[in-house]
Amino acid sequence: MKKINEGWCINNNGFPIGDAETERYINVTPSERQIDFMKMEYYNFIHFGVNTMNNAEWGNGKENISKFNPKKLDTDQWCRILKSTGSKGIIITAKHHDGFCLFDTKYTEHNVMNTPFGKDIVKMLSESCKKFGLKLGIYLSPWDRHEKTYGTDKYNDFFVGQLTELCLNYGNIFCFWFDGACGEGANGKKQVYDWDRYYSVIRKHHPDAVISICGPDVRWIGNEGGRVRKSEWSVIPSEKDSNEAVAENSQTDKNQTAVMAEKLSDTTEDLGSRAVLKNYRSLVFKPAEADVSINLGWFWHNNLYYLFKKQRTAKDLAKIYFDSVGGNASMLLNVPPDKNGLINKREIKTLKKFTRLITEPFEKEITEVKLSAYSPDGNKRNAEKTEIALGKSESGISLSFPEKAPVSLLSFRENLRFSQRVEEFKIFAKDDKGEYIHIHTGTVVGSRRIVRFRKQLFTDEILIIITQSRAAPILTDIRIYS
Ligand code: FUL
Repeated sequence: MKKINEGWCINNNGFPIGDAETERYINVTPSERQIDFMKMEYYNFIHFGVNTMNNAEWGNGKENISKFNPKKLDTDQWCRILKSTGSKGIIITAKHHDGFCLFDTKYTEHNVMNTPFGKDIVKMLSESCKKFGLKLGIYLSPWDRHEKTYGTDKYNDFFVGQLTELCLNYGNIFCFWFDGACGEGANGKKQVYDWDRYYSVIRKHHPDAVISICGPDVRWIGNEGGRVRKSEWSVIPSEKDSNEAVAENSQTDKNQTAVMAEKLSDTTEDLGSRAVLKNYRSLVFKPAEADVSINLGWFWHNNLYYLFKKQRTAKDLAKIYFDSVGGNASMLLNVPPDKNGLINKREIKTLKKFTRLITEPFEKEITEVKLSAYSPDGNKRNAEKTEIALGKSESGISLSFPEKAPVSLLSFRENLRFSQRVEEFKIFAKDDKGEYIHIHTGTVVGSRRIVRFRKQLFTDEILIIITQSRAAPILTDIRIYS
């Protein structure tokens, strides 16, 4: 039997382990709310509002709301459909940049209660979410093109007022999502946002909720097309993800939707390797979120450009799912309801295919797997639980099963309570002669790594060898599928 003589404890690609510098990195760990959030993996965005009625991506705040009346609006339909895709929650645009509020607020007349529709859509959604076992999240745009106080200190009171209403009247909220977009000159006004005040309101009423994007808990991946870095780090320099940095990279023009859908500047490709971290004193734990829309735009459109030019296919979306959920990030998929207030059959069709593509690979789990820690000399230490902390003389994990079986997918995680440690791993499969054949090299693991094999393997043993790590790797929830 060929020995795998590479291991994190053997030469670690020449990188030190356990020195003061690597200690500094692994001391950065997630909060409980981040741990809960990372378990969600995939959830949805709903962009809906006056833009939906106007075929627009950004409103200017002067929209006439006297005709807003999505007669067939059915939040149960949204939840039923999204739940069936495996979603864990829905984040709704309670207010987009145009300032129109989908909820009952006493702070502005520009809200849904003053339209012919006349019902609080956030309330309706919160009730449907409860019914369907989905979590509710709130997108509240800091940039407000309607509100007169925008650009003055008073706007912070206004924003806090609305935030408090949302905190108090809609049950449990898992996420508050603040985006960094702000148009050129913002009506000639510049608002100094009192972020700390906003955050303290949220922490007071919803201590378990994450505050995303312009916030301390979840990091925007840096583009709106669902592109995930090859190595997505959760331990990063604080200044790489400041609210200012987010705003600078965000959309500044309504026509940028398509550009943003692909943009990711090369300089931000590496956010957290040792080469980067060593230059920064202050580090934070911030898991990445890949946000992407099922269509080219965030709001529903029925014009030809949006219909035919850039529809995402179920296959594209499934790739984004595996890259993000299986690449230490989460997936926030936007599914905008149409003018009637329903998820349209065109999106339903794509979602059905998407669901098949992301669930079928997990249908046949090989359950009789024996897990053991594997040493370079071929020795194995039995592991009773799915979680394995590798000892000094071990280089990886062996997964063996009684009979040869087809293998097409592996899924495993790091126990992030001990931070993100793995920097590189290799996968080997035992062949007919008992030799271990190298089949895959990957980098980070983090909250979850999914490896799909191009060619189905036929074997009775797989090895995951950790070739570079910041400290003893702790892998958990290791699963294998035919
Ligand atoms: C951006 C906004 O400008 C878009 O309209 C959309 O809401 C997206 C999720 O964030 O920054």
